[in-house]
Amino acid sequence: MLNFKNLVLTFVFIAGSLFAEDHGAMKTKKDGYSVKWQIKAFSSAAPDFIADYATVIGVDGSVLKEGTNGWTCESFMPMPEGGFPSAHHAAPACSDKNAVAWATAYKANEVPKLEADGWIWMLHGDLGVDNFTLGTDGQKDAGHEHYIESGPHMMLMPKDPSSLDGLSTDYTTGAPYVMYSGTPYVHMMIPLENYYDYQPESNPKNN
Ligand SMILES: [Cu+2]
Repeated sequence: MLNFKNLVLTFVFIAGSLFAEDHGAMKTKKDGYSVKWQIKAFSSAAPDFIADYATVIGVDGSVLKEGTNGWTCESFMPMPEGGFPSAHHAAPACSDKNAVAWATAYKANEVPKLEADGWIWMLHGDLGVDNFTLGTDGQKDAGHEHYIESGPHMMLMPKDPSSLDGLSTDYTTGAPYVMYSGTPYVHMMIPLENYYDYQPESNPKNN
């Protein structure tokens, strides 16, 4: 028969494990999201045949998952207070080695030096930029004249920026176009299916 002391001990044990579980959850969500959410949200910027084998970097800069295929997935937007409302808000990107060098230079305001062209997948899109103005990331409501909030796309970061000279900068045709023309950060944007979901007014179908 269960005596009172055993009952109390059982209760303390159950309460203790509940607390421990809760405490653990809070700990993994210290940065707003669980490691699991970040790995899923950031790596799914690429198709699963790349995502499944990619290295994933967390919002705090730590390696959440070590990859094997040379691709690195991370958030391009800093995490806002309260966290990202969705993967799109994180602007997650999966980059190859050369594109990682490009992104690192971009964040540090340095001129990118690539060994070869670099590639980036951004299947969740991003919060947008003015197509001609650096430092406008996420400033959708700031009245920039050539703002484009992207849906799914790829990017080609050229080893030789002049290789993109003379190509179209028009982001309203659906064709690949040049972003940040005339700057050290010039690159090709390659729209994919649903590219205009966040900005239907720029969709060629509506023009
Ligand atoms: Cu771009």
